[in-house]
Amino acid sequence: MEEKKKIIFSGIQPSGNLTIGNYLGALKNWVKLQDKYDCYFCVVDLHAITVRQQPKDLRRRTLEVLAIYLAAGIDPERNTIFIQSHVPTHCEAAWLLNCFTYVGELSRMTQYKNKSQKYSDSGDPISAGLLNYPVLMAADILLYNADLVPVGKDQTQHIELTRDIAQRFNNIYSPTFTIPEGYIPESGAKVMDLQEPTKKMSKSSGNPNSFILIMDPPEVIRRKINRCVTDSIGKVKYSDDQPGIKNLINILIALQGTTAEEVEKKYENLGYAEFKNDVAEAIVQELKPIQDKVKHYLENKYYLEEIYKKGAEKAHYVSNKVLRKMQKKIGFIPPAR
Ligand code: AQP
Repeated sequence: MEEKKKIIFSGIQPSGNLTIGNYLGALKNWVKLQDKYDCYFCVVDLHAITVRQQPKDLRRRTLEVLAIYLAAGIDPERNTIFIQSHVPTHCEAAWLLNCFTYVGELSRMTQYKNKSQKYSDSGDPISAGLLNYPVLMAADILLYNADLVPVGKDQTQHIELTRDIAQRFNNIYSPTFTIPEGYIPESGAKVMDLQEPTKKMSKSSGNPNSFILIMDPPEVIRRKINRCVTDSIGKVKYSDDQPGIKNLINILIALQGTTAEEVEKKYENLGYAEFKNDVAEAIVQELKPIQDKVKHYLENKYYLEEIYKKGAEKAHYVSNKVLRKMQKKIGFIPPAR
């Protein structure tokens, strides 16, 4: 008998245009994992509205993220690809799980602290959604009984919280949820900001020179890499004292499967200009075919619609069973038929 495949859930927020951080930290690894696992890949639009989005931008980006999933190589025949807001079980389960999560836990999350600081510095109000974000993420994962959640390093704290919430629910009632594990890629787990290389690269950064977008044209990629912050040491070394150079080496490792030693050796007697040039070309080569395919998919809206419709139906079917189980254990009366 064929062994049941383990389950993966992962998603990306359409909260901005996707960066090579999202690509190397998440997407590129999903493509590798799809052979071995039963995968649910979601465009997490409900997460994106924890900060204010322009409706037309959100609509455009949601479809673009879906097109990027396909263009990067996620196969819609083998995986369940869907848009989070099309599957209402996520919101319902998130409410239930909110009642098993403590405010203290949520306010200790690094992402919440960083983002709420950023918004209060700019005088913007902080929504309760920003605080509750990890509970919705826990619902996303637990509704599919995911075994593995491939994420970049920035999300490990949220996975830990998901595990705590699941264990708490299981202990109060009886085993209900699989306790998921985070899956951090060997390379590309944390691509850093090109202007402040001690900070994570983020799609919502206000400075376009701080990130490379998956859809950036080649000349923009070259210019951004050329202008990225390095140091005055002048040697291509994989060192914490040279965070800008280290970041570029990490990008090369994630793109080409090379090692830090090989990169150091190759550029031993060469300057930063040559090194940057090669990094930029490696990024351009990787992204060009993806960009072409994205454009093709975006011109075929009916095809995209077919995929997200089929994906939402399957996701709803699977997640609804888990939601019903949660409701029953909590003590809700099942609706009369
Ligand atoms: N810089 C990064 N390096 C490696 N992985 C990254 N990820 C994000 N940035 C990097 C991974 O991409 C996946 C999707 O992330 P997300 O869109 O759900 O949210 P995020 O982690 O908050 O990403 P951003 O780009 O920083 O978005 P904003 O600016 O909207 O908050 C996750 O697996 C994440 O780890």
